[in-house]
Amino acid sequence: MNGILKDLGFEIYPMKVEWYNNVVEEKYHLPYDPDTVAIVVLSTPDMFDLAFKPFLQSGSYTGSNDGIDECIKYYMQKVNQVIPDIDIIYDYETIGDRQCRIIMQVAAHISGAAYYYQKKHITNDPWGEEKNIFGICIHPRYGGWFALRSVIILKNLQVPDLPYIEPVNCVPNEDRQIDLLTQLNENYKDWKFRDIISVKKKYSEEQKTYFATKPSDRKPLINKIINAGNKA
Ligand code: B12
Repeated sequence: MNGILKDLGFEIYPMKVEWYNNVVEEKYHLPYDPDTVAIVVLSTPDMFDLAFKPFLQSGSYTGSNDGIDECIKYYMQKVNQVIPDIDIIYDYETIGDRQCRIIMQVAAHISGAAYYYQKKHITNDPWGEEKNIFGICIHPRYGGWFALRSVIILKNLQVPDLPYIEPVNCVPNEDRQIDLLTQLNENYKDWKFRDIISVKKKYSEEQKTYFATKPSDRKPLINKIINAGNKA
């Protein structure tokens, strides 16, 4: 699996279903044997050039507004061709009344991929009990410049003694954690929360423009990438 995904700008991290189910409310439980291995897939800043552009230029893109979602599905299906016995849950999937099928940030934390900073772990709460504050995962090498894409459940692989790897607490200072959560919740559109630590790589200007553009307005950007591929 790593052979397929690594050179495309993805990273993968294993976890046990039990670790995830132990921390989330029952309604979010994954219905598998507790020792079942699941793989968290995230995209790094390189995914745009290494996976997304080749996908658009391959002719497999159907023209929908969700080019990135289509691209992720395209590569996950390639994994599925090599490993048939899997269930794939995507970050955008919902069940029932808009409840997400998987809480990707919890999976990221539990698998050791990226530390999940949450209001409930701040001891000196500056926002007050009533205020809802969304949490954020920070990756030790990419800060906030990454996205959580899917969890692949290896239905028939049970590993009772899979080693638990703690995520790196890359924002250990509580005042900085408060700054991070405040930035995210009050000014997320300026993307400053992504730079809470210094990073190895960020999104390129082209990638920033793509993500900052409304999905329904992305066609010209997509056509430019496809045309650049035709000329190459
Ligand atoms: C719904 C959603 C939104 C909603 C609501 C936000 C929210 N966080 O609920 C809206 C539309 C507002 C939104 C906006 C954005 N979102 Co959003 N969103 C989601 C989505 C689809 C589901 C989140 C969710 O419903 N969680 C359910 C709640 C109940 O989970 P929870 O609060 O964590 O509670 C659980 C934990 O506390 C756990 N728990 C309890 N105790 C413990 C102890 C430990 C140690 C642990 C680990 C866990 C744990 O139990 C609880 C459940 O029982 C996720 C993708 C996904 N499938 O996860 C993306 C996601 C969270 N969003 C993301 C992003 C980037 C954004 C935006 C910045 C996008 C943008 N436009 O730029 C904005 C930021 C807005 C803001 N101010 O925060 C990223 C975050 C990446 C990261 N680095 O963390 C995600 C993961 C998408 C992705 N593909 O990467 N989003």
